[in-house]
This record gives sequence, C-alpha cells and structure tokens, in this order.
Amino acid sequence: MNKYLVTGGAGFVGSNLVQELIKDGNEVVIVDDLSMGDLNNLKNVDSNKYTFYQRSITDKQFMEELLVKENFDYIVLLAAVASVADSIERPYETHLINQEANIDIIEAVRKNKLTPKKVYFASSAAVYGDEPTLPKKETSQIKPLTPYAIDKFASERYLITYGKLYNIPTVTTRFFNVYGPNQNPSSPYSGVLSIIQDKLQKNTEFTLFGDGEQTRDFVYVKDVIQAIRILLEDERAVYDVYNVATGTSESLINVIHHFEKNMNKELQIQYYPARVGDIKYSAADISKLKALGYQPEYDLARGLKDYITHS
Ligand code: UD2
Repeated sequence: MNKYLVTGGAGFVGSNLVQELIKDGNEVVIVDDLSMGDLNNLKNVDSNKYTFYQRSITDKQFMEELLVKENFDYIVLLAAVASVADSIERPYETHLINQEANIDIIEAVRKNKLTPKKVYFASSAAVYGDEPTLPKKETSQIKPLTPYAIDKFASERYLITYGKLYNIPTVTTRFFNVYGPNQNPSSPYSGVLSIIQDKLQKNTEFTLFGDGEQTRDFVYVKDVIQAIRILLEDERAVYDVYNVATGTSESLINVIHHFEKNMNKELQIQYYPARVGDIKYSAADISKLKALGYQPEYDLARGLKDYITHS
C-alpha cells in the first residue's frame, strides 16, 4: 500500500485514477477546489477511503504543510484549468494554477527534502501546436500557441529539470484527446465526445465545426490510467515526457457513426465553419510509452461501449 496525493482528484482523469488506486488498497489524499471537478465523480468510491481537501493548489502554505505532514509516496499533479479557451480569457489567473502552483509544489518537495518515489505531471499535446508534421513524437517541434500550452510546456520542463537537478524522480505525459466517464460536457470547449454523448442522450442538436474529416487520437480514460500507473511505478520512466494516446487516429464523423451505432440513435448535426485555430489532423506516436509495456486496451469501439455503459 502506498500513499498518494492526487491534485484534481475530483476531476475527469483524477476521479478515474482515484477509483483505481483505492480499489488496489492505496491511501489517497485529494486536493481539488471543485472549480472544474465534482464530488459526484467519486460517487462510486466509499468516502471513508480517501481524504478530501477542497483547496486550490495555489494555496502555497496549505500545500507545503500537507506535503510535509503526509510525506507522500507518490504525487500526481492533475489539477489544472483544463480549458484552452479559459486560458485565453484569463491568461494570468490560469497561469497561476497551470504553472506557478506546480512549481511551488516541486519546490516544497525540494526545500523540505521530501523523498517521494515519483512526482507525475500531466501535460498536453497542445504543446505541439499546429506544426503539421505527423505523427507527433516527443521530440517533435514544440509550438505552443496559447497560454494553456505555454504553461503546460513550462510545468513539464520545470518538473523534469527540478527532478534531474535535485534528485527528485519526476515524469510527465502529453495527453491527446482523452474521453470517458466523468468528463464534463458543459462547455463548448469540453472534449467533443462528452458533448456528442450528451447531445445523443438529450436528443438535442450537435454543432459540428468543419467538415467532420478532422482527425484526432481519441484515447479512453482507462488507457490513460494504465499509462499513468506504468509511469509512476516503472523506475526507467524518470526525468522524461511520454505521449499518451492510442497510436490510431479517427475522423470526427467516423466517431459520430460509431457512437450512433452504439447508442442506436441518430445524432442531429448542424454544420458550422471550422473553429479559428482548429487543427485539422492530429496523430500520436506512442512507441516510447509502448517500450515500457503500455498497450492500449480500448480501441474506439470498445472505449465507446464502456463509456456509454458507465455514464
Ligand atoms: C484538444 C484539447 C485541448 C488542446 C488541443 C491541442 C480536449 C477537450 N481539448 O482540443 O485542450 O490540448 O487539443 O490541440 O481534449 N468540435 C465540434 N463540435 C463541438 C466541439 C468540438 O465539431 O461541439 C470539434 C472541434 O472543432 C475539433 C474536434 O471536434 O475539430 C475536437 O475538439 P475538442 O475540443 O474535443 O479537442 P481539440 O483537439 O480541439
């Protein structure tokens, strides 16, 4: 049994991870200010099995005291303003959360000479921007185009460099398009699959931006959890960054057809021009992660089936 800190543990990826960690008998402490997360995401978990603090990770003193008091085995940094649009609207505020707070956490680890087995940070494929060469490898050109992408890249680099310089085992990932239970469909910038699912359920109209031929590597959240756990536990995964995806991209229109088949419903689609800044094609090279034993278990058909069953 290990003691985990999960920031953003009531959020989409966080809540899915916490469920698995608890299932395996680990001790889990969650810090989440519920600005994006929701305790309802943890409804399937016995609340006696985790400690929950409704605090912002920007509360530096609280975070430092917690880190010192609990002396975690693993620190999992998932708390973030997960919306690119928000980062454009509130660049400084999101910067404090998406970058500064994470540096403060790793600095508290350094300053207090804490010795976690691993500190993990979730970065994003947004760091690759719109440079068109595909598939994206971890060594591909970095071209962050938004405050969100800049902060994700900076935090990723801080974590890796702090780790190397001060001997704190750190590892980071770049998520591609993650989908699954507990993804909140409420904003137009929420993951497109959560929006489609919501529209199908409510029989309301879905706005498709572009011609539907845009492609994405949609990765099911359970595969993301598999990746995170490998990276936490494998000692070879240190001071480094890994793409997290399936290695296969699908067009949005194909995904919609899969969904319709699975839910036995037709989606009402209204076509709009492509969003400004939208990337037409996205694809990931995941060979680096696969070399550690990662094997995505959910292709789109299986992932969607599981998603529909669990939401
Ligand atoms: C993803 C990330 C974003 C950033 C970006 C970097 C998510 C939710 N977003 O944005 O944070 O990392 O990659 O490239 O993972 N769409 C519609 N109708 C809708 C919503 C979306 O047609 O109601 C389209 C959208 O224009 C895009 C595709 O669906 O072509 C995927 O959209 P998304 O927002 O789920 O993800 P993406 O790849 O734009």
